Amino acid sequence: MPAKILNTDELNRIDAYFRACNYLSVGQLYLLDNPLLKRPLQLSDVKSNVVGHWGTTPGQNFIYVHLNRVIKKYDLNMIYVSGPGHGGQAVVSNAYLEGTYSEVYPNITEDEDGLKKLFKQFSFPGGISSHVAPETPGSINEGGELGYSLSHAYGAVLDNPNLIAACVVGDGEAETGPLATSWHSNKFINPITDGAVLPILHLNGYKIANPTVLARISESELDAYFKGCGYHPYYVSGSDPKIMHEKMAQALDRAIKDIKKIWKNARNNDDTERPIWPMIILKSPKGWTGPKEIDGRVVEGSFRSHQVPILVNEENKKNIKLLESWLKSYKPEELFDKNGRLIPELRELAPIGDKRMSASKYANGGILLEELRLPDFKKYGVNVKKPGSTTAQDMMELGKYISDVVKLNEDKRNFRIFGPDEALSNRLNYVFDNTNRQFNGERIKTDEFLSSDGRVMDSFLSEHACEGWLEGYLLTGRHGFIHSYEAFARIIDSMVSQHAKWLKVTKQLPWRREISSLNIILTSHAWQQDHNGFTHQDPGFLNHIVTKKADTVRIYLPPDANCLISVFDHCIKSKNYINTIVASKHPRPQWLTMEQAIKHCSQGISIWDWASNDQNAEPDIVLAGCGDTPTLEILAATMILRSNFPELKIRVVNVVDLMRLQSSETHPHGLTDEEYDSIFTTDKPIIFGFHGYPSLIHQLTYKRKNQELHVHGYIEEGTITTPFDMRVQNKLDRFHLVIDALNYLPKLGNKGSNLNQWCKDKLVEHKEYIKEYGIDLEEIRNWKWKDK
Ligand SMILES: Cc1ncc(C[n+]2csc(CCOP(=O)(O)OP(=O)(O)O)c2C)c(N)n1
Ligand SMILES: [Mg+2]
Repeated sequence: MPAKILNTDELNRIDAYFRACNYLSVGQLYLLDNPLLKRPLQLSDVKSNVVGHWGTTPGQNFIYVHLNRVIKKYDLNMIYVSGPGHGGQAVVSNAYLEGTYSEVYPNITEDEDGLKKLFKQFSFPGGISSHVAPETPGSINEGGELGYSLSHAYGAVLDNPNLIAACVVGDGEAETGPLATSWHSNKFINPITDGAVLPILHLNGYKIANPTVLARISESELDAYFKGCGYHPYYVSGSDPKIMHEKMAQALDRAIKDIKKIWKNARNNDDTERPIWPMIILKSPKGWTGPKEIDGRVVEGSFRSHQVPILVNEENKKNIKLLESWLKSYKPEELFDKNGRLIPELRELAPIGDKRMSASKYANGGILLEELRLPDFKKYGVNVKKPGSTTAQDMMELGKYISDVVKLNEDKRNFRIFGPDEALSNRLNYVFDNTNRQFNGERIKTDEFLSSDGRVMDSFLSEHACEGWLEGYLLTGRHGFIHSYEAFARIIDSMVSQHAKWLKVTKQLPWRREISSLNIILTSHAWQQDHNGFTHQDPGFLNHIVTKKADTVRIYLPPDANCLISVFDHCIKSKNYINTIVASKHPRPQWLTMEQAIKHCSQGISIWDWASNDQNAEPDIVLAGCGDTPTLEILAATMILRSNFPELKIRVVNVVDLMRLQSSETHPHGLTDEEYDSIFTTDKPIIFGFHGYPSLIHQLTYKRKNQELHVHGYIEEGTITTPFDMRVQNKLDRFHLVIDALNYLPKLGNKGSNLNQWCKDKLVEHKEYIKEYGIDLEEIRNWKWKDK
């Protein structure tokens, strides 16, 4: 039996603090008034609609109190990540007891009146969410959608060598895909330059209405599982708080000593070998210390404690006594003075200043944010003498710029690149001139660019983990981006959605500082999947992201490399946005000089004068492109129309910033109606080539006057085929565009019929040719823009 860590006084005080947290947590759930139970509890003291979660809360209070002890004992920098954050009142209670809550929200004072307000606001209209949320001081993890705690925690400790992220993982949460994959994040941590994550599996046995898998496997299987994931589990198991406190203190002391030992060894001996990191498995009853049984049914230690264990309302008036005795079981009179303030002997248990997890600067990352040093992006411009005369790979060119961003910020260690095994596939090759992939699994000679230290986090095929790490990295005040195959960004739709919600709420909280934007590059996109087919074609991430708050989301579709570099430079500097950039990685004609690209991208949409022939005249038709492939085909279609009908006035428009199409009333980037009409006219036909699903363009423009809008885009046709055939199958190719344009040009009368026939013949010729040779027609492959 190891020597006791807690003497009786410490144990009693820790237990009292634990009771205070539990008291505040139950109070938040139920009470409108009478916060110190100074008079008998009445129905009118209780909220009419009690909504929230109890089950997870006491376990988290227990963990938090014990973390406070080790923070003080070892002078730690620690943050608390609550996986089962549906027990939001646990973190709020602790932030309140530490004093942070009243500092951030001065109306919630540390007295009886403040307690009353604290209780009332919880899960109440006009108040705060029942989950750990952006409003919760000390949080970087919204506790609503389960699964992201551990990857957030790992992202937070990257390049924060003195930070420990204590991460409570719900045993139900542990069953989600994103969480299950994130245990392996420990293979990417460098013990010298990164901090540590201390996972605490909250094995309370249940989720909403079912047992959890991890609670219903044998101890040996559980142990083997976590050892196989590279952890050393310490077990804390039981239900008697007095016994559990000593057990938890023992486990935490060992875990912290392990972390310190790992750090010391790594840092003194320059030893980056992957250590076995500690973790804690806390097996305690769900709804611990709550009602044992209600109406003959077991509540404590069962799934029935998940939400509101006792119904107290007109129909269940008698339960008021049960609630009162539950609250009194925590002995509030021993915990708070007569004014409602936590007694000083207990207050002493919490750390002070920004050592308090609720006041950690790491959890309000904007405080720590330092601007990146950025090279002059203009220097990375592709030389374009004439539109279309140069061929280049947009992502490859961007890689040169990013490689220098890496170099310039090497010392600061505040920029990282995240992606699921795709840095090379997505053509960020040049980045490896200046850095490596950070990977701390076994490395062998034949590996490429693997190192214990590197800015590229792409050695894990998990979109969830990469996105979670990036979010954790940004939320703690650093910079970066994720790049993904366009189709598989759908895997993180929901994570991005949650981050968008987080940003939306933080913008209303003056104390939450701005953080660097979440930048997402979608490449290897739908329009060219040489060795992949239909499965890799899905531009729907744009449809998803467009629904998010207008003040948060930005969508860019640069048509060439210079535009891509200009857009990226803009995005990487921005704050509090979600920027989605769709980029090409294949060799493509380059259209704009850097000077033109800057003008075009700054406006987000413009008339391409060099491709148009309607100067100082009303156009007969507008041909618009958005995305690299549609831009190419729109230009090719323009050339066909212009050479056949030189008298036709054609206006060529290009859209980089998709939100320019939306009304200025709904999106800050939206064009005013006057601006829109001056580009698109009020009545001339518009043939619009779009990268994504056509309906999205209709959705964005439905309020505009000119509804003569005919959009060609991705219509779920595809397979392994040639690049041009992808366009043909989806009717985005030049021939279909011309055929469509002829439909809407009545002024040509029957003059268009021959060209129409020629286009149809060309489509047959194309099909026959690719069937025979497996590549596109020579005239397609080597097509060049000519304006005469
Ligand atoms: C991704 C996701 N799926 C479903 C839910 C609904 N839900 C809320 S709490 C919960 C149970 C969570 O169990 P556990 O992680 O064990 O947390 P506990 O309350 O037991 O601490 C579920 C399924 C959710 N919030 N997120
Ligand atoms: Mg559980």
